[in-house]
Formats: sequence, structure tokens, C-alpha cells
Amino acid sequence: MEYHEAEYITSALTPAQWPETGLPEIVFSGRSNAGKSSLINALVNRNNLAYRGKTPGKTRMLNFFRIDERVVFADAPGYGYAKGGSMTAELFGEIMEPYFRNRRNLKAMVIVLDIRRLPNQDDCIMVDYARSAHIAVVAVCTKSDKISRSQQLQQIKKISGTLGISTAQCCVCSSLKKTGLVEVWDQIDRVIQ
Ligand SMILES: Nc1nc2c(ncn2[C@@H]2O[C@H](COP(=O)(O)OP(=O)(O)OP(=O)(O)O)[C@@H](O)[C@H]2O)c(=O)[nH]1
Ligand SMILES: [Mg+2]
Repeated sequence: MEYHEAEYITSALTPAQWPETGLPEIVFSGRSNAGKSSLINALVNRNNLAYRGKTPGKTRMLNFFRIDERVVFADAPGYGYAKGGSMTAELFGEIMEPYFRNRRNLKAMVIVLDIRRLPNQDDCIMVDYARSAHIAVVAVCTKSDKISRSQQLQQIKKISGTLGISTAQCCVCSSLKKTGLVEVWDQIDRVIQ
């Protein structure tokens, strides 16, 4: 496993709180419990950089981490645990939409998906937002340890089809087993270049 230096920078609710880093930034978004924070931890080989397993739906801020003085990871609030099971207008309108529109150094959105589930409407809305803001999209299908290799291939086809992206934009990984992380880093390196 490669060594990565990683540190928490800050948490933000409003644009004024976004850190000035001068580095390219990648945002990790996805449904609550999809595995965003676990993925960030796994990518930098740290157990507790981004919090894991906090009460779902309680994180309402963007959390920023500086990685190797090279890239910033922004851990976005998870969606899907709000009343009605859909993204709240508050989360989207007040936090994510201004972020996508105004974050100058934002290079890509990693949409984190549980490989066992098909993307829902909120996932598709997030991808459309990134696209309309001209932000590259990388889909990371995590928790691959939960299903067989042949099931993974079937799911990747369905997931990429639902999101309207190519299978080349889809990575399969397991934060638990630490598999597929090199491919995720390859995609990140590609988009921050
Ligand atoms: N088996 C398995 N479990 C995982 C994996 N990644 C995450 N999990 C588990 O899934 C749960 C949710 O993971 P988190 O990383 O906290 O999810 P999150 O997307 O950050 O959730 P929010 O912060 O609520 O938005 C935790 O219980 C993790 O241990 C994985 O690759 N394999
Ligand atoms: Mg989290």
C-alpha cells in the first residue's frame, strides 16, 4: 500500500468557509451509508481520517482533507436518510449547488455507490449537476466484498447504464478488503492532471 500524507483541513456550511488551498479538489458524494468516508480512509490508508459510521444523515457539512500537498478531498454530506428518503432541498440548494457552481478548483466528483444497489434518482441528479457544471464524474462502486465477481460485472453494467456513463468511468473496490483502490487512484490522478 502506497503511503499518503493526509490531514483534515476544515468543515464548511457556507462558501465563505471553503478553504483556500490552491490545489485541485475532488468531491466525494453519494447516499448516506454508501461508504464515502470509508473510501477516503482506504484511499489514504488511514482508519480514522474521515469519520465512519456516524449517525446516518447527521453530517450536514463538507469536510475537507489535504492529501500529499497534491489534491484535496471533500467529503460531502450523504443524502437519502431525510424524510421521504430523498435529498433535502436544504442540502442540495444550500450546500451542494453553490459548491458545484462556484468551486473553482473542483476537478471531479467521485460518486460513491454501494455495488449491490442501483443508483436512485438522487444519484442521477448529482451526476447531472456535476455534468452541467462541467465537472468530471467517476463512479466508484464499493463494498465489492459483498458479492461475487460475476455479480459485480452485471452490476457495473446496470449502474453505468442508469447513470448514463461509460463502464470505463466506473471503478469497483472494497474499502474493507482494500481492493480496487489503485484503479480509483488512477482515475483521480487522471482528472487532477
Ligand atoms: N463490507 C463492507 N462494508 C463497508 C465498505 N465500505 C464501507 N462499509 C460500511 O458501510 C457503512 C457506511 O460507511 P461510511 O463510510 O460511514 O458511509 P458514508 O457514505 O460516509 O455515510 P454518511 O457519512 O452517513 O453519508 C459502515 O458500517 C462501513 O463500515 C466496504 O467496502 N465493504
Ligand atoms: Mg461519511
